[in-house]
Amino acid sequence: MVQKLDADARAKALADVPHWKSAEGRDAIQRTFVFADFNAAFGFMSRCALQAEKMDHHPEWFNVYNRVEVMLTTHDCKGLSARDVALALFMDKLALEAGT
Ligand code: HBI
Repeated sequence: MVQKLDADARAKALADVPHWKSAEGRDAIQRTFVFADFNAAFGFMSRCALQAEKMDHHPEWFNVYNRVEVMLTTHDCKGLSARDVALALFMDKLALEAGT
């Protein structure tokens, strides 16, 4: 069973993903990515989706044209886990490669 991060582990983990902010009213993190166009945004989402399937860990997200708003949390433990941080790091790396 996946463990929810305790306050100390959460603070340490968030330091690794400085582009992500704590969501208001939820134990979750969020980041908005802005790409050059829809093609780049959807390519990013496709690559994330394949990784999410591999990890069996799925984002909550919303896309309009070149913008992708992402919320990461772990439903199985009702809070933030190391899986969210791992997926956030993966997304950060992809976005960097896409020039975001
Ligand atoms: N995705 N974000 C997120 N959180 C989960 O707890 C989760 C998931 N994808 C699949 C999954 N859990 C499975 O373990 C089952 O609960 C479906």
